[in-house]
Amino acid sequence: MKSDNNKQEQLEQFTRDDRGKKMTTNQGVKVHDDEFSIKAGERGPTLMEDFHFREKMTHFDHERIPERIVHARGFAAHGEFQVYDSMKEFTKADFLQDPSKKTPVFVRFSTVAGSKGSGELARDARGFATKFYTEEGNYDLVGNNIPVFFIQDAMKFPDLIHAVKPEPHNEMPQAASAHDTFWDFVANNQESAHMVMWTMSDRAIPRSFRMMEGFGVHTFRFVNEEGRSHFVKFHWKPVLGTHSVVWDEAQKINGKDPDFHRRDLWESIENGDYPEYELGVQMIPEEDEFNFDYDILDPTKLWPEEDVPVKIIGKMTLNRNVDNVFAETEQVAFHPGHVVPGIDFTNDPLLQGRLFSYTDTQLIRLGGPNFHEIPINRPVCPFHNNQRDGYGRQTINQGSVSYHNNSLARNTPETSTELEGGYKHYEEKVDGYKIRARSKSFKDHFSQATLFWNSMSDAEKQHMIDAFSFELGKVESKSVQKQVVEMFSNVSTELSQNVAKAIGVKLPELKETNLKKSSPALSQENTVKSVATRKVAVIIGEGFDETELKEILGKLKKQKIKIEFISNQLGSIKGKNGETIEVHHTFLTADSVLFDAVLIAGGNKEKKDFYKKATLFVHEAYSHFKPIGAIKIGENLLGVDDMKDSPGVVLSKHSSDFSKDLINAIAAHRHWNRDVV
Ligand code: HDD
Repeated sequence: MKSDNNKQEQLEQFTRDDRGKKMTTNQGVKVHDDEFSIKAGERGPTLMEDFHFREKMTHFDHERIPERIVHARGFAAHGEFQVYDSMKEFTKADFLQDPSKKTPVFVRFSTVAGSKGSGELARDARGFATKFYTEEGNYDLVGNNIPVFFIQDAMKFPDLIHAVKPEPHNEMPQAASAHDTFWDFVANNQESAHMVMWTMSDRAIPRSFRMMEGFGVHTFRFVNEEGRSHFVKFHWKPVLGTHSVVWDEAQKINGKDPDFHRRDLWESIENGDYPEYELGVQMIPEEDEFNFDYDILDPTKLWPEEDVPVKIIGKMTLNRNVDNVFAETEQVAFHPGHVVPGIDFTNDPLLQGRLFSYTDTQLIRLGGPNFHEIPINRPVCPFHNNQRDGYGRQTINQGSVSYHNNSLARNTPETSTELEGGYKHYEEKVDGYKIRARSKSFKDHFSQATLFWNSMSDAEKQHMIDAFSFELGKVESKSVQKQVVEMFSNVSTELSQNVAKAIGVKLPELKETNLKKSSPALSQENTVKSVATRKVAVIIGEGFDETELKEILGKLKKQKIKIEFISNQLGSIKGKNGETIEVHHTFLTADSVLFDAVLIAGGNKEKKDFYKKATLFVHEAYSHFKPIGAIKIGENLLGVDDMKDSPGVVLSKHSSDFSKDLINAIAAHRHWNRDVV
């Protein structure tokens, strides 16, 4: 089938299906036997001349490449991006001009600290890196799901990462910031305060890659045809809203299904439930650079959406899973310096340092300077220059000339004027002393951390107090614990006092912060509420009520809610009128933490064992504030009476429109005002 996606077409040239083919060596020689090496006698030593053995073994011995120093654990998908209306007024970037144009994209999501095999529900920022294969070259938006960063200058990045990674003397803990060196770094690098507030919030344990925001973090520039510039911050807004799990659940998911996020992404795409994100931009005209009470180039600051509105300009849809994780997801090389005409950098010192680091890291990770020729990294437009040779070079450049200027090739490949699409850097006037220092305008570390705290709902605040208490509770050094509590007393007295109590350190002095401002856009309570693709576990036993269940399930499915049946054993379960349902999981193979909601269908012929396991399942979902529905025979699984009267628990016998009430309860995501121990 011919595709209308030129990146996919390009990749197809390199894609191979080995099924049904004859086996050959890499030299193309047909293989006679792939099970035994050649030996001198049946019980004798292996012979060096066995080229088939040597080739197979050598290739195997070299299969691994270094994992990414950060963002090692990631998962990716293909898709496309379309702008809603031309952005000509602000930028000349070609892929942002024509609403009918689809630009292929490749997006890799990741955790930051954990190694390649670590669990996906770590408390951590998530990477959200997008490669746009535009007709003017590749544009990479290499962002996170948190809009600010821990540090302000790239010089400190190795220190930050050394502090958060497992401690070098014993390689512990894996994929976790809950240890001494990380919190020691925080206390001694106080610009981290704002981002730490985010990583201690629910944002750091997303429900799904499909339900998290993305941010370019830095301030970039848009430049239009006339050369006029706007400062710009990029946002991805998930169409399904921004949702999280709770910490106890996250830790359990890591054991029950360490692949929870990638499985969710993979299955959604396989099912045709394509994840969608709208692209938003906040823009500040160049002349307004100094009109804010923070420095707009400081990467530890966001621009509150209420002050600088997010203009939604287009949509990205992820619609194809990769064919091969190593070839695509592992070998993709992102770089914040991959820009196209119309998008440019600012002097944010964190961004400036990133511009060096990303090529540098690919040289060791992908083994040399030709990583742009790896299929997933190739632009879809032609590329020509005088760069030659190096490990793994694939292009066969013809001719004798590989220098500029030349006359022998009529000075080609030739450069392009700006009008012809040549990338011309924005001509910004810069005047100053060479100096190693932090700008004075970067010195307020706490105001926006307080803004974040003020913007949280009561439940979100409690989660943050618990998260700080968990993390600092794992810290062994009393001194580090005290320093951190003291530091966060600059952010919120309520936060620091509660944490101090929980971890048993002296209460910090009361500090009155006058900052009352909040930004409602920062709270996940105010996000889109959608039930589409939510996973409901239906607990079902022998003798369930077919008539009632069928009607409810029909209505849930209409809302694109996913249903999975769980019982004591696999196979068919019979209803009271003899109809059967195939069970997807047993109480052994599934767990409530892997679902968004529970519907108890029950069964009147089940015995004690079923009820014991089912009750445990339901109670755990309840303790994670999940919506629970019970149809008549299932009700006895709810046990204690106050559970039946709790928010988010819907009983068919009390409800005139049970399905509607259940759907509303699922849309609310979690029901925090429950009395849960
Ligand atoms: Fe970075 C990878 C995002 C600061 C150095 N970074 C990496 C990835 C993401 C980010 C999403 C994974 C890309 C992929 O999936 O392959 N990084 C960020 C954000 C930052 C940030 C949003 C702050 C705003 N990073 C940052 C700094 C430096 C680096 C300050 C160093 C100066 N980052 C790297 C790296 C990585 C990387 C070491 C590891 C693998 C790679 O680049 O390709 O070069």
